[in-house]
Amino acid sequence: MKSFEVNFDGLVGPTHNYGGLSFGNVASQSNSQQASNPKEAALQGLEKMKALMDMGFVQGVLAPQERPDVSALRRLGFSGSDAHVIQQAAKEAMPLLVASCSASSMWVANAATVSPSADTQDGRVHFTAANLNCKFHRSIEHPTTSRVLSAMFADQQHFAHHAALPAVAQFGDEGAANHTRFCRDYGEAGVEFFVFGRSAFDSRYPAPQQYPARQTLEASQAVARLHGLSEAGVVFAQQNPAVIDQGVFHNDVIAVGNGELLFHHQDAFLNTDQMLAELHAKLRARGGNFQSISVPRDQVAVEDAVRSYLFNSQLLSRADGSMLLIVPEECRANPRVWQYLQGLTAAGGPIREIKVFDLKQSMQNGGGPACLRLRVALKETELAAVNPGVIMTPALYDTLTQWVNTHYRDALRESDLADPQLLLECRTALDELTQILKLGAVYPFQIN
Ligand code: SUG
Repeated sequence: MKSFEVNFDGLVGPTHNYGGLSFGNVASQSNSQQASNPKEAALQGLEKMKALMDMGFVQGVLAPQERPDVSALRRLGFSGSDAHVIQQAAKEAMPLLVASCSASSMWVANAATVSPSADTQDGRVHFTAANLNCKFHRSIEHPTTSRVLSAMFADQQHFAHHAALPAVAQFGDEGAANHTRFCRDYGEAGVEFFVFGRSAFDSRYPAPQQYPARQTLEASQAVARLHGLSEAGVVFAQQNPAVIDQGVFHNDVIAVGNGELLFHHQDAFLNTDQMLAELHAKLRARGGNFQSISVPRDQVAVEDAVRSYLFNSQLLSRADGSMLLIVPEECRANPRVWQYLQGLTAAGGPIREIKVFDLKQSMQNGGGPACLRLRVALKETELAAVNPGVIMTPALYDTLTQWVNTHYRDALRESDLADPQLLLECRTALDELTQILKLGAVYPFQIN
């Protein structure tokens, strides 16, 4: 049976702004308080989705969230009408209003961890929404994420959904950004690779000193258990704490995998040789031939990787078996990274082509091409069971472009977030969006 890897890209929400909310994420911290352009951000994302569709890949869309999150502000003690809640928060606790306005759900690599049916005990595709417990503005995403994913993958014969893990730092879970899957073919059993930043219960694992390690070993293990993965199909590895301290807040900022290939920085992991050997042996037992490309630090320093987002790229398999790497413009702007990429495609290895995209609006908050997509490997029958409203088509692209042009502002500053009108604009836009994507009622304002 035919199988596919479908990229579901997060549509950027109408409140996209630079709140400086993510300690440990260099871009988010350094662009804090800049004016954003939500319209441009959403259009840049749609361009990437269209380009992949035009290249023949199956492309999907994941809806943004209702912001400001008034119910989160109510839980923090603000009361009265929605407008009053927003204005009081603006007056008394601006950082909380900014957090409740974040459009961070666009980075859907953090929405959930997904295990394809070939890997799971019950033969269904499993989803666990990520608790994103490390940052308040992201911890409020998972209830709506779960509703949206359930509306997209509703057929219980094929899809199983798990609630986010307990909302404590010990089970900090950042979803697919710390998860990669290796396989010979998307429809065959593969090896799921979970990368964690620290252990919550075992002090033998070192931890970063400066910046938080968002993903714990215990969270990764819980997700693997929930999904019914077998030991033969799982590898756990620790991220190098030293690179977390240099701004690598998710593993997808320093490594990306696809098919039988892991493309990673030399300094990405701890115990790299042992880890690569385990991946090799486990994929071999599944009939696959694991390969890795390690980018040496003397060609691309960790700092260059963090600035350019070289590894936050999409590694895609083309029909002829070769691979394509989708990178952000920032890679072309960095002479060392660009030179490395020229050499990589000329070397005759698996990666043959580089395509560059302008995703600056998202990049300035630390979100590159790979952050903006959630990969779901599906067999033909499973793809047929996905809500067709969320699969990109030329007509849907046109409709969404027009929808963005109608509803989105082209400038947003912190002071604009206090305007209750923004909430109404967001709700009007999302109400229309649920009809466009045929999602039903998924937002708090639609169900409460
Ligand atoms: O969680 N930035 C996101 C970026 C997520 C990138 N995702 C992956 N690497 N998969 C984060 O740090 C910044 C929001 C702000 O500062 O306004 C933010 O949340």
